[in-house]
Amino acid sequence: MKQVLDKIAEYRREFEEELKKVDAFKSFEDLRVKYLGRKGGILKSLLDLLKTVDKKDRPVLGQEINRFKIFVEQALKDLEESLSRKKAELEEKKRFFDISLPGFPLLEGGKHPLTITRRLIEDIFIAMGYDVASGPEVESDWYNFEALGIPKTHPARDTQDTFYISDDVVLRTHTSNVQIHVMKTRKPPFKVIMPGRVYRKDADITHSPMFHQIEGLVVGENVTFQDLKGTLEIFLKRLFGKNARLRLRPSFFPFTEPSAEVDVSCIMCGGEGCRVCKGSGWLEILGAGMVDPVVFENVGYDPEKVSGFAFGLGVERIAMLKFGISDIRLFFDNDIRFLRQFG
Ligand code: 2NM
Repeated sequence: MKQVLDKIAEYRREFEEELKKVDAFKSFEDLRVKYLGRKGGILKSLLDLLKTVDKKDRPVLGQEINRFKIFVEQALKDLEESLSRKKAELEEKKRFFDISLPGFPLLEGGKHPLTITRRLIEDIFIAMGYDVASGPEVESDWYNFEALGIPKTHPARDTQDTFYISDDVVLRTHTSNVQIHVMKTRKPPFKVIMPGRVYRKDADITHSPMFHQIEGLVVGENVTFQDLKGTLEIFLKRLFGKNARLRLRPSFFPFTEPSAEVDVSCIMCGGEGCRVCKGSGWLEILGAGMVDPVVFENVGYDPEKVSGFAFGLGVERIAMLKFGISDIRLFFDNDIRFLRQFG
């Protein structure tokens, strides 16, 4: 009799301890089953024990067990209610949405400065009636060099300067290869620009082994150097503002004759001389010239019937000037802190 009473007292202490530790429905259910489970529950085992004690002790013990059972049931009921309340409160908190709070900012990128610059340039030429063409970045020696009149001995052909895929296949070193494709597939007259990636073995703060060029080509009857100069004047004024002046200096390219380097008055100081133009007042922006008759012959045009001009520029160089970027590698690091700054 005493043993059973002690056991009930012990179970009660144990139950009260375990009750304190319950913090979720899973442990609540475990506790309920442990004490009230129909099979193997502690109360069931106490009732089984009742059958083994003296008949005279049974009423008292039975009452004691019953009191313990009611206590357990009540305690579990209270606990279940409080757990339900807590859970409901939590869900209400989750559901609550204060529309007056500021929204969560989305992690926004921006257009790449090279994309912005390329589109700006494309739009100027499109407005002047130019088509936009593209072509292969992996190119045969013939399209990249030979057809353009670049001799076998030209330094650009050196493996020091050009990425060779095989003996006669290269990563194009300029977008001029596209001009050859265009001339071989179209009939003059036409005006095209060719934006695209080009590759040269060169790397420092102003040179990247992969960079972007835009070249232009105009072919037709009586296309003159005046047309070239006028076109570039309109282009540079639209790109850098109407106060921009241009200057042509004689130069040499294998595929044009005559050729010129085209400078624009410094966009930082307007020509006074500053750090950006290194005191000269001028920025070198474009290469240009009249298409060499040899190039026309290479693509099957009659140089007596057609003439044309071509020009080329580096997109990174323009973007660096326009946005004040001092290291070309920033374009290709893919650092979001850089990329977000341009819109
Ligand atoms: C430049 C500068 C000057 C050019 C010429 C030709 C072609 F195919 F018509 F001969 N393509 N590109 C050219 C002329 C490119 O880039 C600095």
